[in-house]
Amino acid sequence: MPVKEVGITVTEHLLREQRETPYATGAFTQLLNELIVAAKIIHREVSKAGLVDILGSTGSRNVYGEQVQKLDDFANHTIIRRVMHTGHVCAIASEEDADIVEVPQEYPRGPYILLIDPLDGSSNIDVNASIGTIFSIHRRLKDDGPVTLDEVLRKGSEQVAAGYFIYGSSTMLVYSTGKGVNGFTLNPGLGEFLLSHPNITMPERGKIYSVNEGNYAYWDEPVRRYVDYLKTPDPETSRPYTSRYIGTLVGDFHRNLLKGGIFMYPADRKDPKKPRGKLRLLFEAAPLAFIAEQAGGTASDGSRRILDLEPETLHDRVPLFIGSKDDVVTAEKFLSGEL
Ligand code: P6P
Repeated sequence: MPVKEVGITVTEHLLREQRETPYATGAFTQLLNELIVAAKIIHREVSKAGLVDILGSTGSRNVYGEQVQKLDDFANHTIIRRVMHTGHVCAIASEEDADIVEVPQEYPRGPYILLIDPLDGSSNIDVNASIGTIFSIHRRLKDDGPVTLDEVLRKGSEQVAAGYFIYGSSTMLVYSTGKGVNGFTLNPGLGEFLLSHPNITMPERGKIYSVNEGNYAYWDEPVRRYVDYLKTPDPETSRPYTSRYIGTLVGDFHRNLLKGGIFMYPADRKDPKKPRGKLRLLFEAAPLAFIAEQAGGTASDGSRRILDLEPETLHDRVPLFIGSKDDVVTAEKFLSGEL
């Protein structure tokens, strides 16, 4: 793989990847470019959220019963509108919609199924903390006809691509098509995403842990013992780890991707309706697990590899332990009782 020149545009990078991919039709390149346009539009609104009446909630609630922020709605509709017309997508599944949004048969359709968390961490919008857009792309199983649920309820290992946009101190795109992970930073003056983090590799072990310790009383004993272990001084294993928690999965994951460490959202007994924790398998855990593994990290539900999990419903939730390989393996040893 030729050395990747920092500073090239994401379009140039996509075209290079396309040239290196046998039989690539350019469909993926065009689909990702539309996602990039959508992200630029969302970035524009996010960056002025405090100035216009786009803050606050719509008053409606999503399938999880969560208050839907106006920017959530805006991001969701922006992405769906952009990709609907590419001719490369046959269906979109969104964290914000109860059911699959199928591209009408009279539209040009293609082989890709797009799954999105349009605005992850939206509860942080009003306090100006990082938020993000997560995407996952599968190739459908059938050649044509209506999209069926079994074509969407796929294992994460079958993803053809996954990534996220993070709207933070800068706006970045991080994605993988299965050939490593690259990061692009939006140059607002140019309106272009430029390669800023080529071949991202997650450190084998970190010194940061990210978890909402407010849920400590609701965790199972092994989880508590693991977090207590991370907080117990031991110079040989760089403990105590530093605690960092933004409350936006994309923001917490992105920091640990670059610096190493572990992010956890364990199962907890806080809400009987969410015994498997809060995060969604298809829209959050699986795409970020794809990125983590491509960067040399790993992701599990505490015992099983996230990318091996078979979704049962569109909105399955799953416990998530994701980050540096050594850290996730240690967490799994606590959860299995080995440590
Ligand atoms: P808690 C945001 O609402 C989100 O889905 C993730 O982005 C984030 O990691 C998690 O929830 C935060 O949840 O319970 O710690 O506020």
